[in-house]
Amino acid sequence: MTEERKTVFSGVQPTGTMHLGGYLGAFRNWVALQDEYDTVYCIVDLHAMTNPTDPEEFTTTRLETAKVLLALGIDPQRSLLYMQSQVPQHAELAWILGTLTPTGVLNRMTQYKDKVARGIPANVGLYTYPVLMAADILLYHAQLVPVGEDQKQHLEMTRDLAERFNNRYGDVFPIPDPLIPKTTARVMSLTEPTAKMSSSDENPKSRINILDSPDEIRTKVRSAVTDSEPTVRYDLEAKPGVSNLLDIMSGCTGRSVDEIATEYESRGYGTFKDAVAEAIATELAPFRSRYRDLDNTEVARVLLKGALDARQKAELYQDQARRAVGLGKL
Ligand code: ATP
Ligand code: LTN
Repeated sequence: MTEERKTVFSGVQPTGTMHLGGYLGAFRNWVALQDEYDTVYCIVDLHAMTNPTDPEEFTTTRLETAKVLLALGIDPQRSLLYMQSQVPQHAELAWILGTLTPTGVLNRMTQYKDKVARGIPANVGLYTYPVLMAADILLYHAQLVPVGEDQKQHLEMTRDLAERFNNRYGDVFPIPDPLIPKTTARVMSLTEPTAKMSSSDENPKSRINILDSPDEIRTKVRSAVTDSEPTVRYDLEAKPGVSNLLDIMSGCTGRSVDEIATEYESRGYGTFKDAVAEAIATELAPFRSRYRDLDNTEVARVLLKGALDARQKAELYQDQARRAVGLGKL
């Protein structure tokens, strides 16, 4: 008998351009996990609403996010891929879990405080964001959650909520574990290499987008901030820009940072940067071409099919949770 595969759940906010940081740090791993686990990947559009955007633009971005994930190799035959807003059980479970969440816990969430400090309006949705995230994960009884460092506090809270629920209402939810990839690449900004590459950076030259053309990639890499000592070597303190480019090239080629540094050590930054740009363009080329082949109507259909399957799966578990709290059939 084969052992049952564990369920992996992760989510991405449809907030705009998807970049090389997200690819090397998260989505590439999502694709690989499909071989080993039951993977559930959700485009968390309800979460994205916590930072208000223009409705028309939001609709476009939601579809774009799905298209990029499909182009990267998320395979709807092997993964459950769907839009959060199309599966109403997420919001329902968030309400139930919210009744178990002390406000004191939410007051300690660093992401909430950071976002408010950055000027995002402090609405109730933003405040209860981690509760909805807990609902996403617990809804499918996920055991493993691939997340970046920045989401660890939210996952810790999810584990606490699952335990609190189980203690009060009986064993319903497995306690999920974080899945931090062995080669967690933290890709830094090209223009400010001590900050992470981010979709919210105002400077478009700070990031490589997954769909950038080879020319755009070359221009951005050529203008990447380095330093005045023209030796290519890895030194995060003294040479954060060059070190970031080495990490990126290593991430795109599978070659070690040491090997690349030795090859380009004394060949000048121009030659090195062109090699980095070439490596990125080669890695991203298949995604651009697959993306171009995707038809919007077909993608919307794939998402709807995903949502119907997700609702069915979610409903089985949700019924258990409803009955446990006394919201079962009368
Ligand atoms: P933010 O707006 O908070 O800077 P983002 O919009 O650039 O983030 P997210 O949508 O929050 O990116 O992240 C999508 C996924 O990619 C997450 O799992 C996150 O951990 C990962 N990720 C994002 N940026 C990077 C980066 N620079 N390096 C590595 N991983 C990243
Ligand atoms: N908060 C996450 C996105 C997210 C998520 C989730 C990740 C929402 N729900 C559930 C993992 C599991 C982010 O901003 N990266």
